[in-house]
Amino acid sequence: MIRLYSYWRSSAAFRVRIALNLKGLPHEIVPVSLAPGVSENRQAAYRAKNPQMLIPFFEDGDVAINQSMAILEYLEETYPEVALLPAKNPLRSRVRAFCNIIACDIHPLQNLRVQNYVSTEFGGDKAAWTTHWISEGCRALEALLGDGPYAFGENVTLADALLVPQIYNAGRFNVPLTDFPRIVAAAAAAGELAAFRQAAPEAQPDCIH
Ligand SMILES: N[C@@H](CCC(=O)N[C@@H](CS)C(=O)NCC(=O)O)C(=O)O
Repeated sequence: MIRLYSYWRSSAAFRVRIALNLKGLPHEIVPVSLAPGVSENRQAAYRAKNPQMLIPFFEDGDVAINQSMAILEYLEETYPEVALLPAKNPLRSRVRAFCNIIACDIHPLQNLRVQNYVSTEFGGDKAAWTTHWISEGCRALEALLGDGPYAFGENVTLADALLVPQIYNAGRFNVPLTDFPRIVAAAAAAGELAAFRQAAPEAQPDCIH
């Protein structure tokens, strides 16, 4: 049985929800609340599973994995039937590089715990911080995007599974996206697919809006 420990608004969990749906893998969503004042991720039961106390966390029978990119790679290797990486290089590496811009260079800096630290410890303007780093990353994504309609052509790839949650986050933090029409269009195209719609924050059992 596949279990995904998820929070409706977690964009890292959103990536994995998309991949599970695209691959058609039956799974159970286990909500873990990150809501301020609740923070189930910091409680002993979840901490015992994932000492990093972050969402998502993944179980497939006896296999347990943290970190969304490691989970996505596991899914790709273990359930290759609906491939989410192009078969050949250099496209395969280009898709991975695109994913890493989001996973390694944008998401860690826009994360709420980082925003809060910037503002409480250093008196920084967290909205300006977030807008800067998301915009900087989006500029690179816009330049490196492949041919449409999806991020890298006619087949949906992991790039789309990372891009759609990243565009969702940009909206959540009110970051203007007018300079990045190509990535916005690619995210809109993928976002219409059932696998993406069913993975969306608003479609989650723990969504509170
Ligand atoms: N690099 C990690 C990032 C995980 C992450 O930062 N998750 C956020 C939600 S998107 C989280 O759990 N935040 C809770 C907290 O900061 O306490 C991954 O890709 O899994």
